[in-house]
Amino acid sequence: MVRIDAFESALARSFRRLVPSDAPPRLRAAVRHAVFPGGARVRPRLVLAVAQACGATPEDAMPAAIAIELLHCASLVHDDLPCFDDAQLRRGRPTVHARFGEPIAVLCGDGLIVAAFDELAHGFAGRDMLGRAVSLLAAAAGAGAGLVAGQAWEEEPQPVLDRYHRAKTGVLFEAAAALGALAAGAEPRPWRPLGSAFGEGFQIADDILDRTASEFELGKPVGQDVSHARPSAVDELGLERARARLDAIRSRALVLLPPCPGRDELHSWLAQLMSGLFARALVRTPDRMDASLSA
Ligand code: GRG
Repeated sequence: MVRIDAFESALARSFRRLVPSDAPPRLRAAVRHAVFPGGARVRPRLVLAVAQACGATPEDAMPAAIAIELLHCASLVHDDLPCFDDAQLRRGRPTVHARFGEPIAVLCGDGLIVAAFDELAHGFAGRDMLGRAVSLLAAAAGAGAGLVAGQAWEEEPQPVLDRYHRAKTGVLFEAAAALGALAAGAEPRPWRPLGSAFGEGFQIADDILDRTASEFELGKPVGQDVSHARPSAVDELGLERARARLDAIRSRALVLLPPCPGRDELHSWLAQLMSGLFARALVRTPDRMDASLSA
């Protein structure tokens, strides 16, 4: 349903426009490192799939898909910084600050945030939905209930898990689904619950894998929730109930699909995508914390 190779080519073209060859060389190299090669590109896939199901061409929705991915990459760069996770590994490679130093990593994240909005402004120039798209992305990034809030909840003594998860992860998935609809000229609001459920499942799977998978499998450090004393679905529910919730969310997300011309195709695509993404988290592998306790 989604041609990810077309997305990668469009992203590479945008990179050349947004960070031109006369930009400071270390910054340009850092931005390239943060964006290419990517991870699973889940959020832009969602933008493009929803847009297509609502009747848009991939080109109609490409600026939104790129903007979402640039914002996501920015959040990963900042999340890995020494003042937050202090992670050395991301996508199986050194993190941006590990490779280029902290000052460049901060600027790289900053540049990617600005680039995300530039991409929307450039790609949607002259289209009716530009203002709404910018507000939607700003809310997903922002200090109220977006990425910035999600990170800031980690600095609070007792964050509420659902609120923290939604801001840190869910809202960007909501924005992806909503922007896909908006790019097709459809009303974005009915698409939010689907994005929200998908994002909630995605974060629960991430929490489970943080406790059960290896650094080699994930290409990033594991055991982060415990070492940073962060709230996690596994701590709150236990591993088995977290898996049961993930399984339930996978089914619920599909029920939340709003009516649209390509609903059946989108339904099968999403079912397949979620099964693939959540499969490893749903396998009954032991909690590393239990293993270390009984060792
Ligand atoms: C960018 C405005 C802005 C603020 C940054 C640091 C921060 C504020 C927020 C942290 C948000 C964050 C990194 C949440 C984790 C979400 C998560 C599970 C990410 C992993 O996503 P994947 O697996 O990554 O899709 P890939 O590597 O596949 O792209």
